[in-house]
Amino acid sequence: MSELLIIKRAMLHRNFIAFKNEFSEQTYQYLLDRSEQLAAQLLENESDLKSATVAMLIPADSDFVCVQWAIWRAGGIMLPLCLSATQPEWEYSLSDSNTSIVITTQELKHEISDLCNKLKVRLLIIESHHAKKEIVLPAIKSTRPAMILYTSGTTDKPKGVLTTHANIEAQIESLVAAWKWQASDRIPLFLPLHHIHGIINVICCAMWSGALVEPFARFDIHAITNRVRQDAYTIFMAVPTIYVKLIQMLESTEKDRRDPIIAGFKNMRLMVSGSAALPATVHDTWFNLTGQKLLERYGMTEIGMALSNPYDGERRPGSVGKPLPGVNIRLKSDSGKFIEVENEPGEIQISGPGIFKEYWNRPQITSESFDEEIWFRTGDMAVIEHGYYRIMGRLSTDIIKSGGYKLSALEIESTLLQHPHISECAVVGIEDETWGEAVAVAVVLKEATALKLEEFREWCRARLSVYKIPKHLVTVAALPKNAMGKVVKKEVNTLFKQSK
Ligand code: MLC
Ligand code: AMP
Repeated sequence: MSELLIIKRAMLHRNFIAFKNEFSEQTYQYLLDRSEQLAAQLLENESDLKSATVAMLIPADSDFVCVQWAIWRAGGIMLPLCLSATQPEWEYSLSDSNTSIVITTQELKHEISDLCNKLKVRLLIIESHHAKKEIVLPAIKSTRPAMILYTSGTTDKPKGVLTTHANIEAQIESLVAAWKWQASDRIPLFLPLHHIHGIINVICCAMWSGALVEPFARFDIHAITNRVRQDAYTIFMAVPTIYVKLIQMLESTEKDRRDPIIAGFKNMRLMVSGSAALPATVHDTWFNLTGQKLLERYGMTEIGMALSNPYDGERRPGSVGKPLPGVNIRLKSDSGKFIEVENEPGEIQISGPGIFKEYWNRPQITSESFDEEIWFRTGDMAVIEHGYYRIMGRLSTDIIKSGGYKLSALEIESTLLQHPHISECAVVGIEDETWGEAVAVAVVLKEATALKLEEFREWCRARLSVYKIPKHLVTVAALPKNAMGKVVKKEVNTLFKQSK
């Protein structure tokens, strides 16, 4: 049987511990056996899922990897759902991706079973134990599609980013080499598992290397720092908001309790920040607190990780370093010329084996996203300074990065327009010390109506994930004309400054 590379890698580490929490631990052999049995359940009487989409609503523990590998080994495409998404958001992902099976746990099944009935999608509940069944798994070529991740952008609804096994393998191999992953590594996992940061950079790199993952259901700062204090980890990967929260927590903790936590951070061999800009002040404060120089890197769902400060060598605050192994990069100026010199800004374009295959069911948008068919246009601007790339911002003001999540202003606007009191609205990201950017909305109300922030946020809760809900609201008599335009969104931004 010809197995995928990630499975072959796991076979090299059969007896190592792959996952561990307070109560239990699981070896790589366990993951291999369980994923094989789950693959049998998925296949029923078929010999290959033939690239059917299988959505997974699975908490961040060893079962996540068992299900992920089961889908892959059975020939399916995995679509990890955001555990905290709302029903309309799940419905959109399942329908847009033509999902044929949803796989979940006993505990979570009630949350999604009605939706599966409505959409006539098979619902498979994983059991904690099942009898071992002999099974022949299909041979999976690495060119076959492996994963769909939904990502927001400059269209009003999120798009499914489809990657193949070969894309994923290239992304993993690049990071394993650059950051020197080893079987002796131990990493906490607290990032959500519907994005590449958690899936590729943490889980897949660890599983490839025979390392140990300690999962947490959420970013539980006290539980995690308690384990840091016990020197539980060698690597730590987080978004800038998490470092801001850790700094706030450490600065308000008494010395006796704080010092052992700081020692735990100091002892790690690598601490990485990414998914959003890490302010140089946060980089410096973290270094002064812990003696650790955070390694900042830049990536994107469509391309994996592209740029990174070095493992050995200067880690420069405010910069994202140089291209990772296997990544080709060029900068294209507004006028369409390729930039050959330092200090001239241009849009980052990336090519290489890690680049995604296509936006699911969107051939037109896919082809418009590439220059010369192979150079992916990221929409991020950068400049090279003394040999290192520095990210300058995005071409579109309709994209917001909050807490490391990429949000589409247009998607949020189209939901908010369903509010019975709102006749027009413009969503912008405004600078925020903790979240990087916070979602803010300027609304024009219908006649004789009013809107209070807390009630409005409550209304949003049933429709939008928590990180998409506006933190700031201002009501205005009229929006600047064409509020969606780049220049005019700047005016909306100044409205917020005035309203403070
Ligand atoms: C949550 N809250 C927010 C918010 N998110 N407020 C403003 N802006 C936001 N973005 C509020 C909630 O309403 C709640 O308020 C309170 O904060 C706690 O909510 P929470 O969900 O419990 O927060 P917390 O667990 O602390 O979440 C913070 C976080 C999370 C940083 C852990 O945002 C996170 O996991 N971010 C990572 C996302 C990620 O992995 N991105 C990678 C994408 S891939 P109240 O009032 O109810 O208490 C990618 C490519 C690459 O970008 O390069 O990696
Ligand atoms: P996503 O689409 O969720 O994968 O988010 C990718 C986007 O995150 C990129 O296009 C960048 O805008 C942003 N990003 C990731 N890493 C960094 C970084 N280190 N600095 C600035 N922006 C970043």
